[in-house]
Amino acid sequence: MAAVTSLLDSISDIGRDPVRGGYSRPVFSAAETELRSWFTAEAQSRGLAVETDRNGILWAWWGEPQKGALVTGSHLDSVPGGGAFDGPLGIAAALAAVDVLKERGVQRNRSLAITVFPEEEGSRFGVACLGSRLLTGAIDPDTARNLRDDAGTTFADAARAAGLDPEHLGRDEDALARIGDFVELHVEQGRGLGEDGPAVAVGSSILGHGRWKLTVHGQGNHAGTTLMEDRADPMVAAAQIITAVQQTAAAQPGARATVGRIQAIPGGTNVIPSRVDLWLDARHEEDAVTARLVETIHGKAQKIAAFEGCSVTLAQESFSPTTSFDPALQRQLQLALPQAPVLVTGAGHDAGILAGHVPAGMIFVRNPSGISHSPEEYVEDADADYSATALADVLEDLL
Ligand code: HGY
Ligand code: MN
Ligand code: MN
Ligand code: MN
Repeated sequence: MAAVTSLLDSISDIGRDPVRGGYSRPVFSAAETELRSWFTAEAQSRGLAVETDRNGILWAWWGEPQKGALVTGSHLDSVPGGGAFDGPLGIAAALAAVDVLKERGVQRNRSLAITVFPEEEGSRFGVACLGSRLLTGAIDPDTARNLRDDAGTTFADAARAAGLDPEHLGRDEDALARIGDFVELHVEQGRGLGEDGPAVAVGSSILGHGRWKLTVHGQGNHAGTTLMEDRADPMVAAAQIITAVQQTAAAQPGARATVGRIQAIPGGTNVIPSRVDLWLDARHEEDAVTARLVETIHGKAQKIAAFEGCSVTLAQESFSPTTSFDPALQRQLQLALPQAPVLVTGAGHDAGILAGHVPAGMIFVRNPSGISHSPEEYVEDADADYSATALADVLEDLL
């Protein structure tokens, strides 16, 4: 078993989710904390010096921390019931790529750092890429501090428990200046490389994507004593709204809209809910189309709610505009990986947030299942191990 597959194998029991299947590794949870310790130990065993910055981003340095370094990284947190590769593949490939570069005796002209970003999935506090948004100032620190998880814990409290000073969260000029070029290697999360495509692709851009919360207010009541004609049931409205989401997106070429999370309040089997919260994830290559899509969905939701004697509010939780990667860096990645096609990705990444501030690029590794954010996410061992060589080829060119 070669480097990347054995690194991934060594964490394969951390954060397993017996109910959902796959892995649930929320930021700053016991599982993700264990993964951060794993990363720190693996990096230190390679002679890399590891530090944590004010936003909880881990930096493992080969060479002195310096401005304009070459940086590669990804994340270790996961979606609920996520796959084994989304995030950890980029981290394992970076560690193994350092082994390859050292074996090749590569002489560095600048330092190399491997970074681990917290809360890339936004699964616990609701905002994706929270670590890189804090680093770049793309989110107001106060807004970040007051984000709450389902248990009501604020990000400030979770960050403090993880050893950070929540008052210190926010744009970090020094850390940002240290990123001369940023490359993220990541499992391909769609069918871009298909069943028998090449092992790797180079990223060109990321679809714009956002998260909205729809709250449907109705009349909570008793399931047994309330006649059907006397109801204002927000769950009945929510069901029709979700169908309207699907129909609206299906009618818009290239659009993707998902309601993957819904919550009935209070949530009793024998209780007509007083409120139903549902979260919308909407994406498209053109930001104006995404905006129009959400507007159309909101209008349909208001009509449906009114018909059911309910009301509905819409709140935006986060939005990331369509992002293109640095063309010069993309060309260098393509030179180092001549057989790699160029892919647009529908998945968000920290590289997408960083691309607005520093030269950033991505490499994708073939996932024959074409499925992600699911235990079925898959990378063949040979491709996983080759990904370290591909990343080393790219990094050697840039070092
Ligand atoms: O949601 C996304 O696209 C990313 O996986 N966080
Ligand atoms: Mn990811
Ligand atoms: Mn993901
Ligand atoms: Mn991502």
